[in-house]
Amino acid sequence: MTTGTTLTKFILEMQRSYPEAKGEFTSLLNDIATAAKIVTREVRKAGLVDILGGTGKENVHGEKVQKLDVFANETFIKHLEHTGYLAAFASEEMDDFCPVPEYYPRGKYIMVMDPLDGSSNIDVNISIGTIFCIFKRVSKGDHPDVNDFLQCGRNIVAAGYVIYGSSTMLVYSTGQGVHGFTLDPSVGEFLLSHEGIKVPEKGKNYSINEGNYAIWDDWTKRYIEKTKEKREKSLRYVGTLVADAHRTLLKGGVFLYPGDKKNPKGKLRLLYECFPMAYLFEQAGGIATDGKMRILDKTPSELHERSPLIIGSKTDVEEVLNFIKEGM
Ligand code: AHM
Ligand code: MG
Repeated sequence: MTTGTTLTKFILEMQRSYPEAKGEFTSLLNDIATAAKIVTREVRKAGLVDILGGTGKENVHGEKVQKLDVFANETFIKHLEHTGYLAAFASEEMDDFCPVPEYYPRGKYIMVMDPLDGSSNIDVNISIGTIFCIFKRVSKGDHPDVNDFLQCGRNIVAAGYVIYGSSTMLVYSTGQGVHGFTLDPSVGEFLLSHEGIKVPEKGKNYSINEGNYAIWDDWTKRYIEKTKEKREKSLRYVGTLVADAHRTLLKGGVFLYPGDKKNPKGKLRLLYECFPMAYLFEQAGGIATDGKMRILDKTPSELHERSPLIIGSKTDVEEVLNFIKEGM
């Protein structure tokens, strides 16, 4: 499709070329785009108004909640709850899942999200993001339950992220490839900029928090030492998953947040962070693993479960997996 096509037109055209698609995501993706524009507006003025700084509260993970986290969480829910397609939300910012209020029709999908990923980067003007994925609900009747969220990653029907970077981009997949749209602030629309994204077979970057070296497992130390010795890759680490994954998706290479001696399950959340990224990387021809198994074959046993995450180019992730095999 032509570069510059609007998101709405692109989704409608995709729908026409896949007659089995019912167009249910058209409205959802448009509403996600609207929420992303509103969050963009707040992010862009973050240094100017009283939106910076903590609320004084802590979230379920014991981390400081920034005002923008709360704002993004509320904005996405407010713009999606009325659509009639969703029955409930779960978010990294909420202790429990939240059903769509009874005065709206409850639909057959549920959404999980990290509304403001990379929150430690808000105050220092570094890229942040929103991550989401959508499942079909499994519960029957009016009341969604927790089992709607504790589904195997293979059941994901759509996923994506928004990066609030030097420009705002929406990258998503509904199972027919990965497509990226850049927000044109002059027209206020997301315009097609990256159709059919494919992760390069191999890349020139590796991405990991080296500050954790002392608590890494032996295979992680060996892999990173070897990578440095070879001098074929440069280290790039933003500390916002959306930004590190976005670069890896476009340029190739590997991003790792492994388990370590202190946190064997790593830091990232399976539902809100690992699942959506794994879905996108696989759709783009890359690999997503926790080091032992494919991320999308996992099933969380609780909403806020964590998982190691290794995503990237096929050749680069396979190399990491060889180190893990040797280290076991
Ligand atoms: P957040 O969702 O609370 O912002 O935290 C998740 C972030 C990821 O975006 C990023 O990959 C990771 O935490 C960075 O962690 P660290 O600071 O340990 O490197
Ligand atoms: Mg996050």
